[in-house]
Amino acid sequence: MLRLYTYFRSSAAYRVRIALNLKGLAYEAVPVHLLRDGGEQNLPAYRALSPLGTVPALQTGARH
Ligand SMILES: N[C@@H](CCC(=O)N[C@@H](CS)C(=O)NCC(=O)O)C(=O)O
Repeated sequence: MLRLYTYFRSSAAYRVRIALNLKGLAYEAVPVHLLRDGGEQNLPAYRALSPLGTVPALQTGARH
């Protein structure tokens, strides 16, 4: 299943949520809090999958 790393107040993230919903694509939403503890987007685990440290990030499972 698609996995969307998202933040509820992010306009960039909600545009992707709108597109996924219009396409009827199921996805798991994983919250990334941009303010808590200096921003969860700066945690090494998140930077490993999104080096720029921004949301959204869409994981498709097709990693090569
Ligand atoms: N052009 C990028 C913009 C992403 C972006 O700037 N996201 C903001 C939230 S709307 C963000 O993650 N900010 C966190 C930060 O800069 O630390 C995209 O559409 O993916």
